Amino acid sequence: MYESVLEFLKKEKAHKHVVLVLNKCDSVPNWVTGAPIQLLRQFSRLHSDKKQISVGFMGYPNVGKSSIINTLKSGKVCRVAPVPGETKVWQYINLSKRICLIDCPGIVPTSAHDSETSTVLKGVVRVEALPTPSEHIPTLMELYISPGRTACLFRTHTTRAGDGKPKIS
Ligand SMILES: Nc1nc2c(ncn2[C@@H]2O[C@H](COP(=O)(O)OP(=O)(O)OP(=O)(O)O)[C@@H](O)[C@H]2O)c(=O)[nH]1
Ligand SMILES: [Mg+2]
Repeated sequence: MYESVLEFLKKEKAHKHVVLVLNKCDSVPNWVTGAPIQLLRQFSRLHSDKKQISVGFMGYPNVGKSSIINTLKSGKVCRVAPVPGETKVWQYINLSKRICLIDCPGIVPTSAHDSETSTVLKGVVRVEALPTPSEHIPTLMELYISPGRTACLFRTHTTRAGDGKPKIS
């Protein structure tokens, strides 16, 4: 999470628990997905003097905050989309009588040291909104396409020619 947000929470809301959630780990075993609910129940027991605890979901746009809430609720309570900026206002969802979840719009810190390209590559800007999307491709290639991976990409375009021999297209 962003340093500025953590700093703020430490100074102004020292009583808040901060949990770092790594989402989009599609290959994790099912039992891992049960853990967040247990953790939230623990927090609610820890604050049994309070009527209800509120759990805010903060992060860059499009990282899957609303999806996590839908998973926790086992249903579609928040709108989800493959583009950043889907959640526009805070939404309160009761997970149980004692636990309230808050779906927040994604935040992009203004003081970030990120270059425009790294912001684009993090997926926080709609590609349609970029005047020249192609200018970010060289960095994308540099960062993510290693020589080994390039070979893989070529292999996916391999088709069988009529003589049964692989043909690179
Ligand atoms: N592969 C994969 N995709 C996911 C996962 N979680 C969410 N997504 C996808 O990521 C996209 C964004 O999900 P959202 O839940 O709308 O993300 P968000 O953080 O709420 O986005 P904003 O509301 O724009 O801030 C959607 O297309 C989801 O289907 C995941 O665990 N794995
Ligand atoms: Mg959302």
